[in-house]
Amino acid sequence: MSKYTMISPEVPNVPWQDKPANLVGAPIWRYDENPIIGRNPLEGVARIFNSAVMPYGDEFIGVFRGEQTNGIPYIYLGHSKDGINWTFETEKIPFVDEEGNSFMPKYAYDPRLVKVEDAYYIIWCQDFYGASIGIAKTTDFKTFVRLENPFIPFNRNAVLFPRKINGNYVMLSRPSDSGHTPFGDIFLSESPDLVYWGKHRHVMGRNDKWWQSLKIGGGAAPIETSEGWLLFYHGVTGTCNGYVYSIGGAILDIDNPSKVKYRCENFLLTPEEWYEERGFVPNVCFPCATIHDSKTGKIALYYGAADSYVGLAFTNLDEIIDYIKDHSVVTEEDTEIGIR
Ligand code: BMA
Repeated sequence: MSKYTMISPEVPNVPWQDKPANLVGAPIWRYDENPIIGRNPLEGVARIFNSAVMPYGDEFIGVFRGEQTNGIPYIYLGHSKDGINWTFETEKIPFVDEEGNSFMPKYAYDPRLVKVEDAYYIIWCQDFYGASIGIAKTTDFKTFVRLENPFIPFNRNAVLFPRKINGNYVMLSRPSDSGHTPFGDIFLSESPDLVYWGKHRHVMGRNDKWWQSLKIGGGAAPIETSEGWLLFYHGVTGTCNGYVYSIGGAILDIDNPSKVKYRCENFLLTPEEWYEERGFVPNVCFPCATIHDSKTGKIALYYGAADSYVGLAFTNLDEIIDYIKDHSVVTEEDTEIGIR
């Protein structure tokens, strides 16, 4: 009998591997055949990483950050029967404007994919006179219509919630600078129509835990649960050899998700395998999506590894929620100035 419930569809074919018996104290475990996407996955694309996937019919679909051999990142569509073996469309996702004219960004990276009601939304980072958030809508994965840019530059790491809350769409994002951004907190914005965004709130900040002391950013689309919104995010620290990206977890209030109910002081996953420690940018675990099954509570977490590969890890709802609650420390950084 599960302790907690997920409020989302059943996905009986969720990718899964049982927890290794010798793994003690860790709430998340890696797929033993990681990475699931290796180098040069597609002609003209040197690396795929930081990508988002979801169930689609009886199979899976995804939006993939492909680093082209000319160095420019773009988003490619991918398909999979099992969520592990992926085939990619060779052409970049063909974005259009509302009139159907081609409307391609200069570059596009770190896509997220979220279904809200009957539509699928791709949210990514692009150039709008500086790094900022792009968003497009599709209902058939054939036509991808770009919507208004939600925010002015600079902003990265945006992800939509999978349903409206109090009648509004809700997006997490991380305002940033034009470079490698040595700071940053997670903010939340609301919109009635995906055109006008406002009611901006601070959700949570970097803090005194070394692994998330420099900046944090939204990761996978939050999962609706009986305890609140389960959020996997990334936390960054600076070392004398550069940034280290780990995966963290928090639970946000279900009706007022700018309120942090629990926030785990321990990282959930940090670079330690060769494909996380070694690559184009070493020491990066960058979560972008989950596939989860409400019947069993199984969660498959997809993350970019070392800006070179896609990794897959697993947990289950009861275990991850208990772990976050058992190690929760919510501080001043997780409130809005003047609001407790
Ligand atoms: C961030 C983003 C991510 C990347 C990370 C580590 O600023 O650009 O796409 O994974 O840096 O290089």
